[in-house]
Formats: sequence, C-alpha cells, structure tokens
Amino acid sequence: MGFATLVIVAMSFRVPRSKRIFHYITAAITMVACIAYFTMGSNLGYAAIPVEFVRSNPVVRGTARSVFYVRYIDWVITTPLLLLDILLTAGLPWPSILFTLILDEIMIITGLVGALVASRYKWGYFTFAMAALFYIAYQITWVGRLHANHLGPNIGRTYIMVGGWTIFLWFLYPIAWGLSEGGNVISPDSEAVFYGILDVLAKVGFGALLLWGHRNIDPAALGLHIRDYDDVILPGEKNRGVTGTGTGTGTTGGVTTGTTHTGVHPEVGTTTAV
Ligand code: RET
Repeated sequence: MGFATLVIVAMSFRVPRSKRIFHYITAAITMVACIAYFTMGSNLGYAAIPVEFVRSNPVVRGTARSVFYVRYIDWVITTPLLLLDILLTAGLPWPSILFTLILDEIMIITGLVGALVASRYKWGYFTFAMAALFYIAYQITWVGRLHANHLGPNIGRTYIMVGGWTIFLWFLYPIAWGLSEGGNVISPDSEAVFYGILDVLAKVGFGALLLWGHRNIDPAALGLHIRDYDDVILPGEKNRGVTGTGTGTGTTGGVTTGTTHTGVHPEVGTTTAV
C-alpha cells in the first residue's frame, strides 16, 4: 500500500496540478490503508469480543474472538474516497454523491457496531449495512452509468470498468464478515487473508484501473473545472494566461462583452466570455 502511494504521487507529478484530483484521492486511499496494515501486521488494533456462536473447531474455539476494529477506521475513510473516485468519473450531481457517501459511512459504522456487539442484535446492524450497500450498488450500476455514458464513450468505458470491478468486490465483503465477525466460522488469520486480498484488489487494483482510464480524460469534461494560479482572471484585469475553453457572453471588469472568447470567469465560476 505504501509503495502504491509513492507510485501514484510520482505519477501525479507528470500532469498539471489542475488535473491531479484522481491521483490525490487514490493516493489518500492507499496511504490510509498502509497505516491500517502497519497496525494489523503488528498485531494491534483489535479487541476481544464475546462470540455469539461458540464453536468446537480448534481455529475458532473459545468464548471470545479478536475483532480488528482498525479495519473499519481504514474503511470509514477510504470507502467514501473510492466512491468519490467512481461517482466523480460519472459526473454525478454533488448532492447525489454526498448522499451516497453518507450511506457508505452508515454501512461501515453499522458493520463495526455489529462486529463489536456480542448478541444476535449484531445481525440487525448487518441488515442496516446491507440495505446501505444495496443503495450504493443502485447508484453505481444505474444512476452513475446513465451519467457516465452521457458524457461520451471514453468516460462511459472507464466508468463501467471501475464501477463493475467495485460492485463485484464490494459484495464479497459481507460474505467475509458473515464468516468471521458475524458467524465466527473462519479463524482471524483466514479473515485477514480474505479481507487482505479484497483490500488489495479494491484499492490498488482499482486505483490502477481508474488512473489508466483517466489518462485521456480531462477533469473539465466531468464538470470539474479546477483552476491553477496562472488561469485566474481578476475582475477588472485584462485576460492573462487563461487556459479554459468554451463560449458564451458575460461581463468582465464591468464591461458587457458580446463577443466569443475562451476562459473561466473566477466570479461566475462558469465558462463565459472575457
Ligand atoms: C460490512 C459489514 C456487514 C455488511 C456489509 C459490509 C460491507 C463492507 C464493505 C466494505 C468495503 C471495503 C473496501 C475497502 C477498501 O479497500 C461492513 C463488512 C455490507 C463493502 C472496499
């Protein structure tokens, strides 16, 4: 995870600052995971929780189980960032993105509470988490796909790739949970392997697909108009070093212009004549 972070940050230096949003989000994901795995690899970040099902199998024998809560601290930060990567690629309206991220937080936190609860009430929390996962799946497979396809074939193709990969992997997490924190069927070591493989595929594998797909996509094509210092036009100043594109009419420096130029007006925030 640490190596992936360094590679992604190095890759970000190859593109202008205004085009680094997906590099930065993805590097943040692997950076957080690096610290979470440092913790789990050091056999830290767990608590002994009484089990609902006492098993006779020696690998899970006993009345308590190690629950690695640090995993959920990782996910509560990284899963919204993964969704941000996906839903920004689709150009989804920001309120829809916000609501999906909130449901994602509900999914992870109810999953954590369910893992820490000893009684059969844990399955109540599991149910809340599953309901949230279905909503997220609907946003990715249906709403996001419509938006992405509308933005063009290249964006549509990248979206299908990262969205499809994510939905497939994310539905394997509740299976791992049901076998470990939930049902106490597999040992904490097997649980670490199960979640570990999923995390590498869902973070590093995902990041590789995403950044590959974005190599030819300008964030501006997704509605992400990000300015660098040399693009800014101060009101009342002459147009200097503008890099945005587009046509329209508007006012600059109090003078209404009717001609077509290119640029991004800093006040209006939309493409307008300058
Ligand atoms: C839990 C608990 C029970 C129900 C559900 C869950 C879903 C978890 C998911 C986690 C995804 C994690 C990722 C990590 C980063 O790499 C919390 C296990 C539905 C979908 C992608």
